[in-house]
Order: sequence, then structure tokens, then C-alpha cells
Amino acid sequence: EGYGPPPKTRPSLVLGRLLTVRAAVIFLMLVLVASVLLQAILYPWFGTVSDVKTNAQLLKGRVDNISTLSSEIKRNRGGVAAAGIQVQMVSASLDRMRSQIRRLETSVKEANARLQVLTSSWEEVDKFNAQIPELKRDLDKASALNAKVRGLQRRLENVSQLFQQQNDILQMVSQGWKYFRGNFYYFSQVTRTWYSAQQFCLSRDSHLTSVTSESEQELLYRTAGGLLYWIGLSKAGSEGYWYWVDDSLFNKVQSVKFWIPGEPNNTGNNEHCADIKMSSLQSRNDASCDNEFLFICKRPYMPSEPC
Ligand SMILES: [Ca+2]
Repeated sequence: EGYGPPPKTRPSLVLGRLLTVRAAVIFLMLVLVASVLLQAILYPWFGTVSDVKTNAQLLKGRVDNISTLSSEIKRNRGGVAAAGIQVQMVSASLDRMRSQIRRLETSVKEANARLQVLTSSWEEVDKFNAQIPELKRDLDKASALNAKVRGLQRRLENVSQLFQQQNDILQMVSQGWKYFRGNFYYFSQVTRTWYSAQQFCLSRDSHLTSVTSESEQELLYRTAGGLLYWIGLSKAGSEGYWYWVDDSLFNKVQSVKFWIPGEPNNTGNNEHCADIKMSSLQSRNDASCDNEFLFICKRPYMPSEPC
């Protein structure tokens, strides 16, 4: 208020202003006093106000906290959604695992059933194994028995063969044949020429008899009893060698003792067949083949196949 060109002041105005200042100072003083008084009176109130203030501050803090939480929640909402998807995925995985576990359980049950079957089979095998020694003993017994049976069978075959042999011999004997040391001999009832007699013998699967041992010679002359019988000895070829008609080997040295002394004399140069006529070891004579004499056929015994 003191600066600027000096106003053209009037004394009334200056006085007015002075009064206003004084009034203002007084008013201020009054306000000061009133405020002191009010403060004194309202002091307890201020305490309450300050509490309220404190409470308000606390509330504000909580509101702040809540807003912070809210923003955090907002931030986490995305995370929660992702977690939800993950939970769904985990749940699906769990479902798959459950079904896999069920399949595994089924497989395990099947395997158990098979195992039981195998176990029972194995028990069977064990039973068989336990029976093996007994079976082996039985087998040994059976094989011993089998050997016995084979032995008996062989004996039976032998017996059967003997029976067969006896049967063959009896059959031949019943037809008039004599059996001696593996040969049958037939002494005829009728007379024939040497050749005709040989033909008869052939028709009975035999030949006019050969004589290859002393015992055989003895059998023949004894059975002949001094009667004339053709035997299977004849001369062959221009040299006139004696031969057996049944192809036995002619033993010239051995046969010397079987001729009647002085024989063979080949009377009339026509005696080419031999007979026995004496009841002795020296019983053999040569005679004309056209003579009709009794005759002796000889057939080796051939065992027939067992029936
Ligand atoms: Ca003679």
C-alpha cells in the first residue's frame, strides 16, 4: 500500500482505513480467543476425532490392501485359467491311467489263470516224474518177461517145427517111405526098367537112390532082403564112367567095397546100370538097363515151412 504515485488522499478516507485495520485486528484477536476457548472445550472431541482418523487410516490401509489383492487376483486369473486346463489334462491323464490299470489288471488276471494252468500241468509232470522209477521197474520186468516170452516162443517154434517134421515124416511113412538120417527111401512093389523106374521116382520128387556111406549101403541091402532092386547108378559117355543119377559125387575108391566080388563085369558089354542083389555089404552088380527089377527111390528130407 505504500508504493505508486502518491494518491490524492483525503483525510476522511485515511481515517476510515485506520478504523478498518483496527476492526480487523480486534476481529482477529476475538477469533484467536474463540479458538483457544473452542479448543479447550472441544479437546476431548479432538481425541475421538483422532481415533476416527486413525481408524480411517487403518481402513484406508485395508482398502489399499484389498485393492492390491484385487489386482493380484486379476493378475492370477489368467494363471488360474491355465491351471484349470492343466487340471483337466491331468484328469484326462488320470482317466487314461485308470483304464490302463484296468487293462493291466485284466492281463494280470489272465496271466494268473495261465500260471495256474501251467502250475497244475507242472504238478502233473511232477507226478509222472515220481512214477518214472516205478515205470522203469515195470519196464524192466516187462522186458525180462518179454525175453522169457521170446525164449518160450523159440522153444514153441522148435516144438512146432519138430511136430511139423514128425508130421511130414509120418505122412511120407504112411505113403510107404522109410526115413533114415535125413532121407526118405521108397522100396517099390512092382518091377520096371532102370529108366522107367527113374521116371517113377522123378514123379515122386525123388531119384533112384544113391549110396554114399556104409551105413546107407547097410540099410538098403538089409531092407532089400536079398531081392533085386535098381539103384541110381549108371554109366555115362563113351568112356563109361559111373555116375549117380541124383548128382551125388561118385567115389570110385569107396564104392569098390560095395560091389559083389567080380562085378562090375559088364556082361555082353551091355551092363550099364547097377542094382543090389545080395544081402551083404558087397551087394552091388551091373546089369542091362532094360531088365525089369524092383527099385529104390530116395528123397532128401526138406523141412516144410512151419504152419
Ligand atoms: Ca554084372
